Amino acid sequence: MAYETLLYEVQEGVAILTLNRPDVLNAFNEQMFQELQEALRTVERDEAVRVVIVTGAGRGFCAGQDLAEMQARYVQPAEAMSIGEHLRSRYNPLILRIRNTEKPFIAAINGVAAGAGCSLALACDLRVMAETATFVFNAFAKIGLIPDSGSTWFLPHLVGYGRAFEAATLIDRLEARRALEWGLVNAVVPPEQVLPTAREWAVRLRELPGRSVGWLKRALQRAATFTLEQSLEYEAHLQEVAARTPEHRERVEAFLKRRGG
Ligand code: LHQ
Repeated sequence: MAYETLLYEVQEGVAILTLNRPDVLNAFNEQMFQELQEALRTVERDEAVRVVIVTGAGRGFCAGQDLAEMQARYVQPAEAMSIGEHLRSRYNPLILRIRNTEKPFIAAINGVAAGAGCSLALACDLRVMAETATFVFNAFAKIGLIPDSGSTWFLPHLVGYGRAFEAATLIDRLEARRALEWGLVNAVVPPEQVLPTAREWAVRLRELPGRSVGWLKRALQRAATFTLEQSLEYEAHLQEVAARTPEHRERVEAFLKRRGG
């Protein structure tokens, strides 16, 4: 499928998904949702894709919902469509797809992320951020909405309630330096290093046995709602399966051989 609002390329097992509406800082519109859905289906199905990088074209990462389209489609018409339904049918499946796909996602945050653009970044497994980029979590509250697309869940899980509340209300521009200090991102680099860093991480992830990375992604996510007992049991269950893979056997053998064992 030829995309208009996305750029999609796969190089040596790494898919780069670039949101491509730079004039509006890559805000989500209906077409982008359709295309994202298709691209993520491709990512899931294509065994050659091992890691996915999500980034933005131009100076922004993603400015969240396209407000002009929202105004036209949901607010102005006499029979306005339900925003709750819009979230359920567009944003929520996108976020869940990223979380549930057993392939790692890296957000390469090249520029400003606002509203649901922040949520998109937080749904990914790793984040590298340009030192000039910012998060605008209070974009939601500023237009009389609440953080959505998972931000009310991701934020407190990542930074704790107090900082989450502050980010969602008081902070107009959460700068990269503070995002790093809070643990919202894994690294902050000069803008020209954002994509190279994401690629470097992707190559390193690609070198790991894909199935174990997928399973550990699942287990780490379940931990958010599991008790220690449940996590221990889930680990035992997944490890039983992981230990039967040829990748596990090969890697242990290679390790022992290197040591002359
Ligand atoms: C935009 C946008 C945008 C359209 C910049 N839309 N054009 C889900 C479901 C249903 C309902 C509602 O919400 C949601 C989730 C959400 O995401 S709600 C939050 C929606 N997003 C926002 O409220 C962010 C709005 N944008 C901004 O506050 C600023 O643009 C930020 C802080 C992102 C960047 O500021 P600047 O760097 O100063 O850039 P700018 O404001 O000059 O924007 C550049 C252009 O992009 C400009 O167009 P123009 O023609 O003047 O160059 C903006 O109109 C356009 N743009 N965000 N969301």
